[in-house]
Amino acid sequence: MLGHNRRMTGAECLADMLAGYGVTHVFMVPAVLRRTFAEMERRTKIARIHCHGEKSAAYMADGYARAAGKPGVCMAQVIGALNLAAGLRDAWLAHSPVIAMTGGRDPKTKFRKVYQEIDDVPAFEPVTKMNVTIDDVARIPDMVRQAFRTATSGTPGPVHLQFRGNEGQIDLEEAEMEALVEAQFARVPPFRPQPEAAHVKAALDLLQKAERPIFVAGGGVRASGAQAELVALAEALQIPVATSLNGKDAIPGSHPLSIGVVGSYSRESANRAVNRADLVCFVGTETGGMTTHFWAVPAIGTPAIQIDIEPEALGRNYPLQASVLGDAKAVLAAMLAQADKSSASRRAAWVEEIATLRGQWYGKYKSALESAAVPIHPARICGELSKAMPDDAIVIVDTGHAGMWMGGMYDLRSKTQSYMRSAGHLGWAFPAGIGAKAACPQRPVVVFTGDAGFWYHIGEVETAVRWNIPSVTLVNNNGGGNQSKRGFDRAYGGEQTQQARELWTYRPMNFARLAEDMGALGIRVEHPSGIAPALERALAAKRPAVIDVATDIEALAPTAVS
Ligand SMILES: Cc1ncc(C[n+]2csc(CCOP(=O)(O)OP(=O)(O)O)c2C)c(N)n1
Ligand SMILES: [Mg+2]
Repeated sequence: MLGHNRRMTGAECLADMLAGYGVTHVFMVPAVLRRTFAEMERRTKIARIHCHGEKSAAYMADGYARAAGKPGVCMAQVIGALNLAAGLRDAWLAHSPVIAMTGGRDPKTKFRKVYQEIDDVPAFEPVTKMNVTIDDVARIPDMVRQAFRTATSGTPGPVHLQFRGNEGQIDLEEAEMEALVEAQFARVPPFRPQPEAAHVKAALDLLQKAERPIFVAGGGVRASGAQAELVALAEALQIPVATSLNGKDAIPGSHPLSIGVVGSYSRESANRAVNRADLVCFVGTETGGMTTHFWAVPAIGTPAIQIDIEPEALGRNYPLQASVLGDAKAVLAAMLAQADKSSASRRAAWVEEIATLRGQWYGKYKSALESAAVPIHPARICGELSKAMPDDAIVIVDTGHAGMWMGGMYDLRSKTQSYMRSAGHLGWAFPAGIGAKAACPQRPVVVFTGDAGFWYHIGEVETAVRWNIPSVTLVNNNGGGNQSKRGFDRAYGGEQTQQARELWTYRPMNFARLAEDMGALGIRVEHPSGIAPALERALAAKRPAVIDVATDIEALAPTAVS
């Protein structure tokens, strides 16, 4: 169709296009697009990470995408398609640009009960921005370009391409094609839409007049790479910053204006500060239930302004006094350029109040963060991680109590650290860490997960070893899914029976030994003084490492205040 067509197979074209988009790894369970894998070997340097399940392949691609800020690719043959779709749920919720490729039905055999036949396409509908079939080999170039364009544009998100043939055998066919790529869509964000000047001015005027304004920064700040502009504007106008769980790396926890993660999996000081604010400025956050503790923090009706790249996000949950459509970095930079720093003095008392709230929080949790208890208190792990993480670390955290402990109690200490979290799916973090390490081999990658979370995809330790992807995984091993404890207490009317524990506890396990058997470095830690040396050893090991920390099954993470 375009200018430089030549006859080639779908496999040659797809391999060249993925390489052209800068894809370095694909994550998959065979057999799908087999000829494409052969062409990848002949024509490109793309690593074909063959793993133990389609869901973990999707999580690896998701971790890769979030860490690199560029699309992550995962693949499955038709029989594994719904396993892969299940793995896109977290990417969908977290707005991560994952491109899923599956084999699919052939018009020649449709509706004839051919082996493995199911119409998988509808299952991808709720977890993708684009969900299409490629039925003619000549459509590979334009559909792959559209996949990259859609995954990275606006609010990013997953897409699904189904290739004709159980194993996507359409890649064997030939056509006149051009393996043209649009480099712009190899990364997030492809464009930086500039805000309208009048909208910037209106928002800035409100912020400058306010006495107790606060930023609530979300994952859009990371997607836009707007951390520096956010912190600079916060400093210029003396406005504190709370973040969503997904936006935790928008500002280091060590910054005096940082008040912590707000919402349900949160830090008490952040909820108190947001509830005291006279103006909340949401930046790159959906203002969803988790970030606002089901719209109680702040209460609906609190004066609010919002900055987002997606027009339909503006005002969804909070009536707005001003809204600014645009790329977060562009908007914040425009505000900074016009900021009246002299207005900062109006907020001196508020900044002092923030300092007090910060101090109160550290005072209240000091003993937990430094706890010498055995079995180990999970808060101590957070305290140790805050001290030990290198400046360029990527920290990846599972959900449930893992999200609560780390969201509330872990502090990033530098602008160059990254933090990514499961958007709710237990078991996401460990494979996502493998994907992140594949994407960023020079950066230390440390995963924090519970034991229930680790069990999900434990077989991928073997994958990490086989492909030499040396992420470090710390397992908060309490022998059960203890986030379920409170819920079952309630279900049993206050106190559980002995048998009720069958519903959420496991056999005791030494994950360090299991990891060693699979070829990784395994370190078992039973005393809090062992955490720091274990982290140091694991980070220096240059091979996948599992740190198994024996913790207290009775320790419950603090719940949100509102
Ligand atoms: C896919 C999925 N299924 C179920 C849940 C519900 N869930 C949340 S936390 C949790 C238990 C977590 O246990 P573990 O990872 O060991 O952490 P702990 O609470 O023990 O610290 C469960 C079952 C979930 N979040 N995701
Ligand atoms: Mg557990």
